[in-house]
Amino acid sequence: MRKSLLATGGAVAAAVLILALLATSCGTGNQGGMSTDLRALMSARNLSEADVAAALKTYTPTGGRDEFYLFASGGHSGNLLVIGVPSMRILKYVGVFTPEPWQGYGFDEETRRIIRDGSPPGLPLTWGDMHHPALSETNGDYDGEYIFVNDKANARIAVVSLRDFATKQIVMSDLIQGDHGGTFVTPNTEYVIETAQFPAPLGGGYAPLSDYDDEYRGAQIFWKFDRTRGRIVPEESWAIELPPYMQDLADAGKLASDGWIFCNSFNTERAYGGIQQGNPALESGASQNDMDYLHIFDLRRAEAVVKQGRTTLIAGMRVLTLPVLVEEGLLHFVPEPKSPHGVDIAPDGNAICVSGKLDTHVTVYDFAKIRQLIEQKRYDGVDPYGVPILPFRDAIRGQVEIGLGPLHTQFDDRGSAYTSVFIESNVARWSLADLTLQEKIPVHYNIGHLCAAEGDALHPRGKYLVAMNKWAIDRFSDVGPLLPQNFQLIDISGDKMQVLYDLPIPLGEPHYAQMISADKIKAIEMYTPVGTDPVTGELHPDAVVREADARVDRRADGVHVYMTLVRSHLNPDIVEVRRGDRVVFHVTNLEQARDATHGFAVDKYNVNLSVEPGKAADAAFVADRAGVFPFYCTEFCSALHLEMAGYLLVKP
Ligand code: CUK
Ligand code: CUA
Repeated sequence: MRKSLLATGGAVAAAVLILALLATSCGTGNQGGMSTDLRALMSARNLSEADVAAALKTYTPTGGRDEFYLFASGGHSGNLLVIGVPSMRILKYVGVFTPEPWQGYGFDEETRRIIRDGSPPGLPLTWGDMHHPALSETNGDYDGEYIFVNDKANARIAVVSLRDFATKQIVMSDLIQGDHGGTFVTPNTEYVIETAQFPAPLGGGYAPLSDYDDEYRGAQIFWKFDRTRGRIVPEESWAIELPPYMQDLADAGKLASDGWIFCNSFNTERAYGGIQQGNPALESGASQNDMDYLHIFDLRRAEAVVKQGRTTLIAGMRVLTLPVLVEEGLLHFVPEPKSPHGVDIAPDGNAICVSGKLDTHVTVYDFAKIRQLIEQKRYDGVDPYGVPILPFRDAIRGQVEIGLGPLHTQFDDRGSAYTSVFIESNVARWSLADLTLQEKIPVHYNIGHLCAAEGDALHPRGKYLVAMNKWAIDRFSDVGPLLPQNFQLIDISGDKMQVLYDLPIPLGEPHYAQMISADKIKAIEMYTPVGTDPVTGELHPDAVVREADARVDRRADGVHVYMTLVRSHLNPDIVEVRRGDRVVFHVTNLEQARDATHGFAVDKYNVNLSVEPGKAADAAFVADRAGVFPFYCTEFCSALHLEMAGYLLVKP
């Protein structure tokens, strides 16, 4: 045992200690006792001491709570995933861009409106490609109030409240046709940042690809967030026009770099594919240059220029055009090697970390140097759009040799940085102080983002890191050709990193996640007062707050059913309409007991509500088929849940 303890490091100490304690507490008369049982368990399940240590570090007894929440993008599902750390228990999927039946999200009128308002006219979107969640921040640290997410496919941003873990708003701008660099927030969440990936004519017009250099543009939107209302205010939002490179991810500066926005880019070649036209494929066309450009944007000064009205209105959005950015000195570039992905500002606010997908380094820029170069106007020329380029060598602190395919970087509370290394499938830990590589740990496989506890905030917590792996080829039982993604929990508290747990993610490809201390989340237990509309946070105008007011009203615009739910009946429970009637169910759950949620479904009419305690919601449809349609509660709420049902009678 001594030998293996030394071999596998301190991570095993906990298990050994527990085994030893169990052995001694059982006394010499009962030699072995529990200890023997544990050893038998270990050998029966073929577990090493390191395995047992990992299990002890993640196991959470029933009723126990996790130290952190992990909020992960749900990729194609358009949902936001909520996971407890270190147990890696999945706590919730929050419906955001996609209808989510369990929560009735996208089924009740209130949340259908959210999706409709965030969709092209007449086409309520039914999916989203969620990439980057951003928790709201106060003074550069997560505050646990809101989380924002982007939909890469449809250029949308959503606001989710962490009071009730529910989506409140989706905004979509016609300025851009898709995004990727979103969402990122400024240190006090004044802005939620969304950046386009695919250059296109701004505002949605047509231009042939032969006009790419002149007519196609990138853009970065600064969505203004009103924290007291908990909503993005489109009218107070604005954007900047960018050259038709592919802008990638962004990060907001903090401390010394507060008020500055950093965004990396690739495809400064301005390639656009065209294999059939005799052009190189985008992948090679966009990989010719050794350097692309890190964008450095002066947000504070730009705000003043926006206030002066020097914007151009495009698709309803105020835009600072490239000539204005150049004239006012608001945008600078500095070269970055090569086809980079991601930019991450270290907790000191000064080190700006960029990895090149086709470079083996993390390049660490020094904001103090960048600032000086800007002030001294020390340029290495300008790009084709007139944006000044700062000299690379004078802007960096140094480079860390990481390995093949470095991508994203996170930070801990002990001065280390962690970079995901895609091609090598590992996580590299390196020292921010002297830019040296400390350790690498293999992950399985093809890691994209990684997420350390509060790992991009001003005060990272360390302890845990989640590797978000794209491939899981040999990790789980087979489920056909489409494999889950693999989240690997890694203990980063010790001198050696240790993989603790594999969590398959079976509903989309998550990209980024953020991890926040659980004690910062202040979730409500139910909607109060009874009759609250969760979307507005106010009393629903059609709430029925006393069962005595339950009724059916026939009005010119249809049949309005004012319905209450309480264990274990719906009232009214018989509703008669004529074929062709518009039917509106106004449903209120009168309960103020924890977890006493009722559902409301009407058979074969696609009606499906989740009515949590105190909540009021509407379902509207045209009863265009005659017949007898049972309705019922869809949550097993009580012993007489099956009896919580009624009939919609549609007369011919
Ligand atoms: S991206 Cu997916 S691994 Cu959209 Cu942030 Cu890097
Ligand atoms: Cu209410 Cu089942």
